[in-house]
Parts: sequence; C-alpha cells; structure tokens
Amino acid sequence: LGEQEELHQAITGDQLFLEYQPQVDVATGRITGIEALVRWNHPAKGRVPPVNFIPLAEETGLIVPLGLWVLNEACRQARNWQDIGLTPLTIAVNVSAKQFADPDFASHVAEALERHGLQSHWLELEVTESVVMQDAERALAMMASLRALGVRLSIDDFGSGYSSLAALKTFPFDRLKMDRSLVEALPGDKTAVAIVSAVISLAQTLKLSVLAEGVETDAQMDFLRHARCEEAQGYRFSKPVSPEEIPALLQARD
Ligand code: G
Ligand code: G
Ligand code: MN
Ligand code: NA
Repeated sequence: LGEQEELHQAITGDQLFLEYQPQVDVATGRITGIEALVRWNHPAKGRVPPVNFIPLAEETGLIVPLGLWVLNEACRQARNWQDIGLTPLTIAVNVSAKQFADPDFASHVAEALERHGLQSHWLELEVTESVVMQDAERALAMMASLRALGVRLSIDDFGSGYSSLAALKTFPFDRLKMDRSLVEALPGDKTAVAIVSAVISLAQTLKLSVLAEGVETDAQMDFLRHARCEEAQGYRFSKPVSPEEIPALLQARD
C-alpha cells in the first residue's frame, strides 16, 4: 500500500488514538485543561509519531477526516470524564490549515459538541499563526462562527513564526500558548527571560490567558510563577498519557 492509502485506512480502520497532556495552573499546580494529541498505531510499523504523518495528511487533504475523528473522539472522551464524575476541564484540540479553511468546519464542531452533549466552553481549538495568516478574511469569518458557538480559540506555538504579533493584532484569540522554543532557555538566558516576560505582559494587556509550553524543570516553573504566567504544560507535570491515566491525575488534583 502507498503511504496515503495506509493513512486513509488508519483513519477509517481504528488505528488512530489520542493521548492527553495536562495543562496546569502555575500558581496552584492544579490541572485546568488537557491537550489531545493524535497517535497512529500502524499494523506493521507500530507507533508512528505525528510529525511522520500530519504533514502527509495536510498535503493530501486527509487531515480533514483525520481532524474530524480527533474532534469527535476528544469530545466523546471529555464528556465521558464528566459522566464518571471528574471535575470538568477544558479539552484542547489542534486544528490545521485545511480544516480551518473548510467552510463546513464550524458546523462539524457544532455537530461534535451536540453529538456528545459537551458544552461548548469546554472545547478549545488550537491554531498556529500560519493557519490564520494564510487567508485573513476567511479566517476572521471562521473565528467569528466558532466564537458564536462558544468554543475557545488559542494561538499555538506563539513566537515560533514570523508574524505572531500580526496574528495577535488581527485575530480575536482567547489564549496564547507560548512556544517551547521560548521556554526552553529559561531562566538562564537573558534574552529568553526578556522575551517571555514581554509576552506575558502583552497577553495580560490584551486580556488573553497565557500558557507556557514545554516546561520541563522546577527552575522554569519558578520563573514562570514570578513572571505571573497563568498556566503551563510540559514534561515537568506530565508527558502526554493515555486516557486511562487521566482520572488518577485529576483525582490527585481534587
Ligand atoms: O504530539 P507531539 O506529541 O509529537 O505532536 C507533534 C505535533 O503534531 C504537534 O505540533 C502537534 O501540534 C501536532 N498534532 C498532534 N495531534 C494533532 C492533531 O490532532 N491535529 C493536528 N492538526 N496536529 C496534531
Ligand atoms: O505543537 P504542539 O504544541 O501542539 O505540540 C505539542 C508537542 O510538544 C507534542 O509533540 C508534545 O509531545 C511535545 N511536548 C509536550 N511537552 C513537552 C516538553 O516538556 N518538552 C518537549 N521537548 N516536548 C514536549
Ligand atoms: Mn498544540
Ligand atoms: Na505548540
């Protein structure tokens, strides 16, 4: 089989699954949300990381059905966690450019929420600046439709591209996720300290919540706490885990 055919089979044939990475409140350490991350269990090759199939999915358009599967599975799982009595939390789903450009995307989101009985404010959609900058007018219209549904929108990988500031100026995000590349040099690197501090105060001024990605160390956490970064995500708290591991992580929180 060609790679494209294999990926198509993965989407239709039960080979995809999601892992979930907690996001924590920096001040209290409590889990506030979870990012869903797709994985492929290939019948012969085993576990294929997303960097090895998301680009192909984007090129071929298979990202649309793949993304739809992710969206539904994440909503189903979030609802299931609520049903078993866990404190509700935000579930974040990554959305790529072709999905966002699909005129039916907002209705797909509405249908997924409806199908699984999940209230819209528990769903967050993560997009990178490149997703919105490609066709600004269309992206603005899509963001308006999504906001009307009540879902939250975050700008992912903030600071990794060329037009992060332009994207903030133009688009109504609720939340800013600071790219791991900015966080990784904390707290030793003076330039990183200056940039991260500036991004946090920028987010505060624009009334966006701000999350640091890729937090791995206590020293990074101490810095972020003093800089009043609201939330953090990274190996310091948890790597992405299977859904079965989430209840224990949340109960440790409660
Ligand atoms: O998950 P890491 O665990 O390796 O993820 C690598 C990359 O794949 C990240 O940049 C992430 O944004 C992307 N990714 C993971 N899951 C999804 C998904 O469901 N949809 C899209 N579009 N990208 C995803
Ligand atoms: O691009 P996006 O932010 O959606 O993807 C998150 C990616 O970052 C996933 O591949 C995830 O496995 C990875 N990741 C999450 N936490 C950490 C961390 O603390 N360190 C590193 N190096 N990678 C991380
Ligand atoms: Mn993300
Ligand atoms: Na990111």
